[in-house]
Amino acid sequence: MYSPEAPRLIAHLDMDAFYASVELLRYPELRGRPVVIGGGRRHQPQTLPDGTRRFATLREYTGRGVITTSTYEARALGVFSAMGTMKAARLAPDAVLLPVDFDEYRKYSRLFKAAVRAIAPQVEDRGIDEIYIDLSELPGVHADGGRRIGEQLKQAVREATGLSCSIGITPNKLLSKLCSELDKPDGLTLLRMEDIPVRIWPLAARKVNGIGPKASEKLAALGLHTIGDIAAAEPAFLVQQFGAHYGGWLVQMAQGRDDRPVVTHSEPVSISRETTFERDLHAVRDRATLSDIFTGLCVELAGDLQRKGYASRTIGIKLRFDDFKSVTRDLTLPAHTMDARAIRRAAGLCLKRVDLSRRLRLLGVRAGALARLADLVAPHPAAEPAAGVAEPAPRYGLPLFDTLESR
Ligand code: DCP
Ligand code: MG
Repeated sequence: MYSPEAPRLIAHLDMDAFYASVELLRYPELRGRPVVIGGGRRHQPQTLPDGTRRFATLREYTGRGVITTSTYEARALGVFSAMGTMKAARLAPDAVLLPVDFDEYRKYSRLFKAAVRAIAPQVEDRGIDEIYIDLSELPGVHADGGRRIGEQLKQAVREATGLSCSIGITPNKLLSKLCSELDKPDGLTLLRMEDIPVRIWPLAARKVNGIGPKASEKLAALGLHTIGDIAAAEPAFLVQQFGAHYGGWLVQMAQGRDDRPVVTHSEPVSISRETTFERDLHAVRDRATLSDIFTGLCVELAGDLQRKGYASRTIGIKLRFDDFKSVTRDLTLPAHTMDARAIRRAAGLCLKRVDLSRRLRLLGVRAGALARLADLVAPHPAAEPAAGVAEPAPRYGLPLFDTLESR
């Protein structure tokens, strides 16, 4: 029986070029070509009368979208996730551009996770294309450091989805997350604590989950570029520079130590929907368009909640203006809701608390304070804003988007 003192074996599994690989299942003729995912509906491939398909290329793209992911062939041309699509077009004008189809990716996400759970049930969901798996208690797993199970998992994922993934297997989540990337795509990387100096210390500090752009900039300014640099630094110096908490974590991290458990039951903190407009929109001049988009986001968000089985008590909005400044507002309701109208009403009240004189580039709606529907005794699908939260008078005397009721 596994005891907490015994070394653990944790896997981190991450799908390879996930959105792009799912698209290649439908469009196998694109295999081997640079392909990026990030277009809109107008980039849907056209089927010609002779049955062949015509694909949009980046060359034709105008707009302000960003790339969600790219095939390895496109990455070889310098095109990566989160890059502006226009910039990508300059680097790889002939790359194929495909629209994003989240429903399809979610379907494959469910499929690969189910395939893994059938072999190893201790799964922590980390998003659409990655999971941690605690292998520690699987029979025989310690005999070969998890290699046989790792191969079995990759095979099961391939059979269930037709897709490849990369897996790292090590004594903890920190190391496994680093290792799943070491041999992408289609990798299986095993690592023991004694391998850390050779395999982990040469890696850039920013590869570590928990070292963001700010921390890695500060580390670099101190001359600490790799994980090994951090391991070689004086612990007292790190604590002095980064504080007891983060500095202390850096010390442990660099030695490859991480006790975090694999958490198999987690609840989302919030669910949100947002959209960046094709062009900046103004609350007055583009009122009808904005109102439609705003309502659409609320309807989608309500759909997300209903599908996932959650109700929310805090509805928030996010706006980004043409000067890239963002604001958020939220409102707590008297009861949980998953109703599009109630969400739209609450979001509309939030909106009244924002100065809308600048043009907008992004609009988002968020549902927080989530509760599982099953845990709610009597859900109130059309919860009103809390008593006492009277509709605040608009502070800026500007016409606001129509409310759903008045349309
Ligand atoms: N994604 C996104 N925006 C980003 C990064 C990723 O929308 N800035 C989406 C698209 C990816 C998916 O999330 O397919 C998974 O992200 P990964 O970072 O795991 O990237 P990939 O799976 O695409 O590639 P890799 O093979 O490097 O894992
Ligand atoms: Mg991935």
